[in-house]
Amino acid sequence: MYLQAYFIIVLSTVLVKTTDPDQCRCEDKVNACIIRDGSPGANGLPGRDGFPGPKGEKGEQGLRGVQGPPGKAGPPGLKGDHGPTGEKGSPGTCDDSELELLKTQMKALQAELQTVKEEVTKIVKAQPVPNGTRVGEKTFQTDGSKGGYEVAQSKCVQAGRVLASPRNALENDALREIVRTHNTRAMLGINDRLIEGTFKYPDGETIGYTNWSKNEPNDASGEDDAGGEDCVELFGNGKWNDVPCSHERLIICEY
Ligand code: MAN
Ligand code: CA
Ligand code: CA
Repeated sequence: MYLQAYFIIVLSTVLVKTTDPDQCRCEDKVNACIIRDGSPGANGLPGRDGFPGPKGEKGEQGLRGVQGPPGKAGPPGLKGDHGPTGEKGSPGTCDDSELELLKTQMKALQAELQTVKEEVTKIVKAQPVPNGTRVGEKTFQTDGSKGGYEVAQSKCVQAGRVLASPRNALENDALREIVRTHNTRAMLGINDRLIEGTFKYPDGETIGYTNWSKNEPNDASGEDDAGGEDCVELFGNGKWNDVPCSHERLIICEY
């Protein structure tokens, strides 16, 4: 208790002494003025950045984006069921003049159909002509003589024709019939004399239809012809085989 009181008194005395404004008045002191405080210095440079703060809380959901472009069309769906049968229509009316016109048109159509039928028959069915056959726009003829390619072709050319070359199955069938009738193979105009392996018609055009026998053309070298096989013979079964051009075969010309 006494100790507490003593301290309070001592502390009060010190406080009174240090807060006394007359304590350090220069004009009252002789040769011993103590400057209590200096003027404040300039501010220092800003300190370094602190450490990053902790991660903030998750924000709220953003606004809905704008609609994207339409996607590609999907695969077609399954075929729908058949619709119900429609109602029966009412019978149409037709006056006499319309009926007459229809009859006339019908007759014209029948006549045209007949002409078309005859044309088709001419093309599809070979028509016999003296010493030969007409198939479509082409006529094949033979005098029954034989020869190698050179002789055969020149005979045809002398007659204003060329050695026969089937350009489709109908023509080939017609030639096959001639071969059967004469019971001997024919020499065709088709050959690969110019470029080995490239068979052409006599006019130089590369062939567009073929009917080779199995394993033909083989350009096999015959005993009598070291030059291979650059001409074509037609068998009785309608198939083709390349043979040496010197082989003598039935001459069939075409025009
Ligand atoms: C055989 C086959 C044919 C060839 C003839 C020649 O029949 O090799 O390919 O053309 O002989 O006579
Ligand atoms: Ca050949
Ligand atoms: Ca051959």
